[in-house]
Amino acid sequence: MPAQAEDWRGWNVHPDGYPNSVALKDFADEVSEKTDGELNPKVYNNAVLGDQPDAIEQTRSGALDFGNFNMGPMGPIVPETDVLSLPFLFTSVDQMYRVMDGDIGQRFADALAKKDLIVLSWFGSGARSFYNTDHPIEKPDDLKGLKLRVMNNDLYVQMVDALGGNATPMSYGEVFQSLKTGVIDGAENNFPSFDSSNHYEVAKYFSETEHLIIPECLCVAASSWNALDEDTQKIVRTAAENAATEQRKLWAEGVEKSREDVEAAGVKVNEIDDKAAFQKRMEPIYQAFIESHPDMKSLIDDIRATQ
Ligand code: BDP
Repeated sequence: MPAQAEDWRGWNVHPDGYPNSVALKDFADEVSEKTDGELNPKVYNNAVLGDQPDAIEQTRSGALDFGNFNMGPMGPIVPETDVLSLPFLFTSVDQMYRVMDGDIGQRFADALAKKDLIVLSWFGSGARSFYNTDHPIEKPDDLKGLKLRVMNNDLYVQMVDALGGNATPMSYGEVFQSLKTGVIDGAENNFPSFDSSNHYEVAKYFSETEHLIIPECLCVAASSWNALDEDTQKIVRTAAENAATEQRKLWAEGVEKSREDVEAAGVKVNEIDDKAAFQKRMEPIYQAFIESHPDMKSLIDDIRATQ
């Protein structure tokens, strides 16, 4: 236990009530309670402490103590995690959980640890799909000419380019206004984020490409982690594992509700009959990735072999 009561500051991009926000709050409460108030994590929602790439850096340096980070913007910092941003890598959210909960997830956690980020547990973020203000996407060519916001990772720029769109990396908080003013025509995300960010008010076409199933971590700054004694570390890790169990459950329950909410608000949701056409366009991205990272080929193979 730290000699003095300590306050930990944690980063979260989402608003109150979002599955991750609920789980993070419960994580914070469990830690405070089990350490008898010696360690008090506090979560700052809505990215008020900075946008995600900046918050990852702040956590690496110990300026922030913890955060819930998506593996997309993690790629430029921890190259191994770029594997997780390869479109259509995972075939289902459950497969992603099995991969991340096993040896392969540990390999990613080891890579993050080398960059001073301690992974305590893995959250889900469902499947991401494209949405836009103009028309439904049914085939790759329907993306031609659309200006689409992506998260900060060059692989997403390559992905949108390969589909004929124009990718614009931009922070999450800027997307709503940019959709509204026509700076962009669309973006891509899961139903809960599409809903909670209000992007659905402007972008009325959501097309279920489900091109990215990407994990998120509950990560602690290495310096904050190393300052804890072993018993406190155990408390924090258990609370983080409980938070992941809760987040995954709330996610599974909430995703259908968000879909219904946006449909009730007038969004046209369409399924994609031929996902193979989208997947085929991704082949050059895989080839180029493996050429520039031959050491990561076996990681991709191992993920694909996980049932
Ligand atoms: C959400 C993720 C969050 C990302 C956001 C985005 O949970 O980590 O920052 O998408 O698109 O679904 O930037």
